[in-house]
Amino acid sequence: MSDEEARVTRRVVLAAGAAVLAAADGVAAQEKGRVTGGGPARSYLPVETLGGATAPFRLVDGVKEFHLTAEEVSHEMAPGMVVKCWGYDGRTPGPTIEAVEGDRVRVLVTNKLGEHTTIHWHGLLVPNGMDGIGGVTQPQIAPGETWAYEFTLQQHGTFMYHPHADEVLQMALGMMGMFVVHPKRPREPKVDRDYAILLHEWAIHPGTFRPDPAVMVDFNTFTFNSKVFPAIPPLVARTGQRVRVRLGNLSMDDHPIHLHGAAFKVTGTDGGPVPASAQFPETTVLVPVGATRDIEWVAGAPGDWPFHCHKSHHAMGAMGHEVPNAVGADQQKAEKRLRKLIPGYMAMGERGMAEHQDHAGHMGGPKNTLPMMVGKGPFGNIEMGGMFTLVKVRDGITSFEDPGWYQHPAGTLAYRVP
Ligand SMILES: [Cu+2]
Repeated sequence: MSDEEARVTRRVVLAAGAAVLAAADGVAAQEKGRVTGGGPARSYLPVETLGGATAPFRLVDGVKEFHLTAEEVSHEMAPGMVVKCWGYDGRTPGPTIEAVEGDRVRVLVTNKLGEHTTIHWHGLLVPNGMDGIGGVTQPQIAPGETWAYEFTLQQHGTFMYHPHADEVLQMALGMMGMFVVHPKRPREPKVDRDYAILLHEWAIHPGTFRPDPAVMVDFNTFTFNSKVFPAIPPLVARTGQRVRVRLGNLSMDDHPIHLHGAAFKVTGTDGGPVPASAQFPETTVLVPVGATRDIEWVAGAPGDWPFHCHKSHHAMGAMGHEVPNAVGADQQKAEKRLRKLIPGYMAMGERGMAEHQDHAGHMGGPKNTLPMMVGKGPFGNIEMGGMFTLVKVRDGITSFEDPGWYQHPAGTLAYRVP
């Protein structure tokens, strides 16, 4: 073989290799659903707003233009509970706005509410006049009006949007959304699954359907993306995949979000990325009010691993917070006497509250009010509700639909001792 022939052969082999790599890349890109817009520097893995949606945009003269409509929405928090909320584009939280650092964005906001509103871009560095503070940086957006916010994204990370007008009421009724800005150059290590969850809490008094904005402390409904367990979908990952969850909190309480089966690190906040030297392992992250936390971990052992708020009242449905404490009380006499007044009255709670889930099925509670404990697992009642879901880790999966319940290999299950 002459030098020239060898060079040609090498070039052909290299080209063939590149084609194979490119094809493999294509498959990987398809599998992960990477979106490419404007060259490799712009490729990113889209965020999945768990149980929610991503805002569409149009490219207008190089500007990414989004359109949010503020309006009242009939929102199903879980089957059997429909709540009159306020939100954007027919949902709460509003659709997640997703763009790339360096993008110029324009967000048109149309107000279809009965009162005025504005939108504030929480954590984003914008010109002061785009900050969306009614009375301070702009007049309120009156009902029927459309206003435009326009700015260039100078950071990357997880941010939020919410009204800065009649704030207490508008946020209590569900007006909020995530704003995710992907880095211009993908950060290492890259993640394989990227989820966004807005934490919220609501006061929806038993038998009613409108959140009460006057409540300051005693909330009874706790949600991930305005859904309660078991209506919250699971997070699904393949063993070995790197998972990111972007948590945001626009509620009135901090929420310590806990993961089973793995330890994670906080890699970013709404203030920016956390340097690797400042990250430390945790299994619970406190997400303060008015903040975002990005957490990342590598999916380890396969299984169905809970992911929930560790304030136990936040991982359950509405309970009567003012009922007398019956734990350990002998209610036999009281039950007999009460049955004369209320036939069929059943005293509960002497030995604990778990029996409530058993009775929830056949004893109808107040209309439009979910029981305190819900969810059936492969081994019985789950006895949870509220801010609770599962991280489902499976070996070798390529579909990230709910894979069903985990099948435990022999010898890996807790067992009853005879
Ligand atoms: Cu909580």
